[in-house]
Amino acid sequence: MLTIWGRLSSINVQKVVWAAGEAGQAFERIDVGGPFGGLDTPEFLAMNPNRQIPVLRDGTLVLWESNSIVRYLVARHASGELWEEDPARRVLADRWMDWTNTSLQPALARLLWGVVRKLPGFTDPNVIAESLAQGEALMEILAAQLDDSPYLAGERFGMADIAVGCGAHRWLHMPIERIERPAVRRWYEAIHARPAARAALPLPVA
Ligand SMILES: N[C@@H](CCC(=O)N[C@@H](CS)C(=O)NCC(=O)O)C(=O)O
Repeated sequence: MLTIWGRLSSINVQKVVWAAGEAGQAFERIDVGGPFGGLDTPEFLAMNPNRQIPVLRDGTLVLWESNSIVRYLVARHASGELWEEDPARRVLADRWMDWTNTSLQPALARLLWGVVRKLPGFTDPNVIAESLAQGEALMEILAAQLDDSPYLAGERFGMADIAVGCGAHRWLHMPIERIERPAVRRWYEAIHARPAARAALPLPVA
């Protein structure tokens, strides 16, 4: 059985829990990080010297970095379904996974810290307005892709939908005023209806 370390309010833990479910893998999840603490113990640091969640253990293999873990799970357990063997097809998903970590998630994190967690330094209305504008610009890019394609990397649900879907869940459920984009809503509702998604994406976002 797999072991996943990380609180479920973490977007990066959500990706791994969702991917494990899609890959049909049973797992035990251990709450660490945020209010649970536990990242500074020698045992945890030996698994992830970055002091971050998620961490996955599969037998003797211990992994960190959420997107790497998602790729591992689907390559190992869902090849030909969620994992494309053809590099020219797989890269269409990879680029969205990189995009979510480098563009979407940083904007969403600042917004979450300002409007939900209310962390000092992020509650300034100008900072919130700037993060909101960044979020809208990124959602516009997402909507343009989904206007032309049922899923992010083509006709089938895949690993990019998991990674970006966790960001969309956060965006669509934060207490903010947002522009309604039908293509994003249609896609989100389709992917969120999957049992593995429901188990991975708690509400309210916290
Ligand atoms: N690039 C890393 C980022 C991991 C990361 O930022 N994790 C956050 C939670 S989303 C964390 O460990 N925060 C410290 C905490 O929860 O205490 C990944 O994708 O796994």
